[in-house]
Amino acid sequence: MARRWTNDLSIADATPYAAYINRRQIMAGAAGLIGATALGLGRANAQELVPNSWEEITSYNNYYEFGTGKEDPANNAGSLTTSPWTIEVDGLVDNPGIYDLAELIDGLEVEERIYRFRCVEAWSMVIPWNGIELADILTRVGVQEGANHVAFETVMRPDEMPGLRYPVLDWPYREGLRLDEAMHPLTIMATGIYGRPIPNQNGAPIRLVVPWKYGFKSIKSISRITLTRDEPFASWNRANPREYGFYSNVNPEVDHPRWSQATERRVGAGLFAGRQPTLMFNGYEAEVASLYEGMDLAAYY
Ligand SMILES: Nc1nc2c(c(=O)[nH]1)N[C@H]1C(S)=C(S)[C@@H](COP(=O)(O)O)O[C@H]1N2
Ligand SMILES: [Mo]
Repeated sequence: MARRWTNDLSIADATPYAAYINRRQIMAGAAGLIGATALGLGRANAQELVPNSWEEITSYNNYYEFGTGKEDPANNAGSLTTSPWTIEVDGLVDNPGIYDLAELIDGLEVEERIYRFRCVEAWSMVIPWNGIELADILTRVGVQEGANHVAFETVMRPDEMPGLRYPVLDWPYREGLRLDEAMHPLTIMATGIYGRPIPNQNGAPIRLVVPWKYGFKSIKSISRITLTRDEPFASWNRANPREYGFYSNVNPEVDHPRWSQATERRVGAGLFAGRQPTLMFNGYEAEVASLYEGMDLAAYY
């Protein structure tokens, strides 16, 4: 069971939090120097391998149920009650039911995964998640013949989520994956960051992380998982299908209708760092390209 998919970001296995911060500061300094001498490649690599700080990861968020400003989730998400927490599992599964979260994930291996995270808005971070492979959870509940997709829902609590008053999206926030994407070993359900419980603004107590897709696919605070035959409803896709595809794989060659996806701004990279190139499938091409073999990625964006 000791699987590890740390990819090329496995720099800091078992490195304590303080050491992460130190490395980050050292590397940020180095990046500045290298940038100044115009060695762009070295600079990009340095940024690539350095996780963002706890402060950055937990204070610059998208979680529209708590407001659309980047600081709204950190300011407002404290009101979300995350314990007790249940997840309803239904659809084409052998063991449907309303599970207590602790019971659903009891005994499953929690791994550290240092992943690139790329928002469709063209900013990015590197985040050291702690999480469980979604495949382990799906195997536990028993996926039935005929299931081709997995649908996810975020909890909908108007009393605790002030953003639900505004019709920005057709609430609750919903997302979906193809079953093979959901079963891929890179796909995790995160319960922690930097070895600490995941904060509310990042999707406590459990959220999806699909590192090769734009961030909006990585739905937060999940209260329902449904195995379906057909492609499920996905909030952003439904709100604006021209701008947000169901797949939403990170692709520097397929621009958003209103902006380029060729480059990204690494949050916290520093004044002289500049933008960095966006990588095909967010850098996970070797692991996931085969899922989309033969598909026109400009048509299935
Ligand atoms: N329920 C819910 N999940 C969500 C969102 C949201 O508004 N509501 N925002 C998405 C978007 S656009 C991004 S970029 C990521 C941000 O995750 P982070 O705040 O942990 O960086 O969460 C995604 N999951
Ligand atoms: Mo996003």
